[in-house]
Amino acid sequence: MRIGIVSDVHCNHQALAIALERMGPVDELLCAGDAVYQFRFSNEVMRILRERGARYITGNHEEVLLGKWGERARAAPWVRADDLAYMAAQPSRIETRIDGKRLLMVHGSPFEPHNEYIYPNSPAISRLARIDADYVVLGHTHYQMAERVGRVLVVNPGSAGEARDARNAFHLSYAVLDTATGEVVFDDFPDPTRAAVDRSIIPGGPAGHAAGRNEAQPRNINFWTPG
Ligand SMILES: [Mn+2]
Repeated sequence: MRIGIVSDVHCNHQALAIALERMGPVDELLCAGDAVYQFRFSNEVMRILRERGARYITGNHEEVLLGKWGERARAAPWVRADDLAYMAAQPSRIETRIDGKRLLMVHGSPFEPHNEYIYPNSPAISRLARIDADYVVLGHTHYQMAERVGRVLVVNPGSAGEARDARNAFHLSYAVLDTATGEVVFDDFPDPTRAAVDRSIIPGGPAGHAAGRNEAQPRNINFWTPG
């Protein structure tokens, strides 16, 4: 089965639409949180996630909007009640089985206090080996990751709404996980709402990591479950 994964859309519904278009048909769509942006809600993003039947968890930005200080933002006249109710009904953690594989999805970290940023070089990543799952899906960092930790494959699709990762030249991205092969494919695309980044300001320069990339060609990163 193909599992499409998006995260950290941050109200960028134009980018989310492009991600889903480029992704093509998937058996499951996951959204790993931060679909909104602090005090800004997005009817459009909720509408897309609802229409696609996404499995969606809340991140720290949903928490802000749903909390005490988000009261005024939630009351804005343009905020559609049914879309807001949809967001408010989502869990902060999903544990499920897809195609016989155990999957845990949380926005930041499965461990207290849950808001840690887990990068491939974070000391905390080794703790994820203790999780009884085949896949742990994370968001929060806006930084692509597919790391095997023990028997757990940790996947972060990067951000499909607010690029923060110099390694991929501040492109947006999503991931597709194939449960049959354990393969994770990342696809980078430019933010439709922003002017193009001047590549000369990127560490490594135009000759660096991003320069040779054919944007039409998704990057393939292969992971195989140990036999
Ligand atoms: Mn975020």
